[in-house]
Amino acid sequence: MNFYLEQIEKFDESIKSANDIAIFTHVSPDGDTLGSSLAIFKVIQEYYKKNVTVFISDKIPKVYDFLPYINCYKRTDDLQYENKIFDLAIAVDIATIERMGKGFSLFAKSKFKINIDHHKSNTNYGDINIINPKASSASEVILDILDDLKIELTKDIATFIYVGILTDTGGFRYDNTSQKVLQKAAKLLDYGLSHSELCQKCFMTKEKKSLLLTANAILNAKFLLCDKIVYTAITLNDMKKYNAKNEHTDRIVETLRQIETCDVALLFKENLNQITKVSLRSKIFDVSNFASKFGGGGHKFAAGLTIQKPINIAMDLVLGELSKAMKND
Ligand SMILES: [Mn+2]
Repeated sequence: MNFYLEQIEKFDESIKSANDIAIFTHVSPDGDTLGSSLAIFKVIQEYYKKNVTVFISDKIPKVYDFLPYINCYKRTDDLQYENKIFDLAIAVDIATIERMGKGFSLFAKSKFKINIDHHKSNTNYGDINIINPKASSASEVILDILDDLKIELTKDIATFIYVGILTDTGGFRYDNTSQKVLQKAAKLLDYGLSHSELCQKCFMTKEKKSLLLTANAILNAKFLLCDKIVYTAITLNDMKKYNAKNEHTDRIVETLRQIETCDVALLFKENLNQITKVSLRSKIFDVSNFASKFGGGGHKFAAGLTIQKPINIAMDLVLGELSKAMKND
């Protein structure tokens, strides 16, 4: 039997032999970590008929309020789980344990751990690691697993997986949009989903403060290397001014990348305690490789990193290194 099928079989067996199962999502949750976790949550409840808890370490962006069972998430800092030891822990869409946030302590002490992901930078931190870097999303990896195990989908499960694929491919626009994933997505529509309705909900509905914060960040954009580098910053003051939350900064860096001369777009975000978070998007340059120099990671055209420095120092440091790297590229 090949290695992949062996892992799938172990996945199936470990759920069957567990009584109490926990599912973990990444910090700053997106459509893929939510979609894949809810899909596996409903499969474990309805198909395997086991006790299962699905965890979140951050606030869920309001745009996902439409998802069925979105109120099922428990917080990883909920004291009732403080001393809980799960038989089985499943992490979805989480490349490194740091991305698990406060959920990590619960995950770490679980008796058996499964890691399901599509990031090529995944560190294989599970007892079983089902990682497919060719998949568009963790949700697509889950879809393949369910297909291999011949588990029937329901409309809800199809919706979760579709939303994960849709959001991680940017509405089937990014380079992870393979022919295969389009075929799989088309089959998911057979469960009675509406592509246009889900696009409307995931991409075309925004809170007023989100759009105003985006406008402000774009107006403050600066340019380097003949406009090949485009960057902007959001300070804690900006966040306060618009009464914005993390989720409202979501697609700003992708908007900056649209500028025709731009190869790399960066968003610097000031956090508390002199921590700066940087989101990078590119058209050609490998930002995942670049981010790894600062302990970050992600995909070739979409990556992130965190620096323990005040925002102005972090900007000088990252932009200096990036200019050098791009000149040599
Ligand atoms: Mn993902």
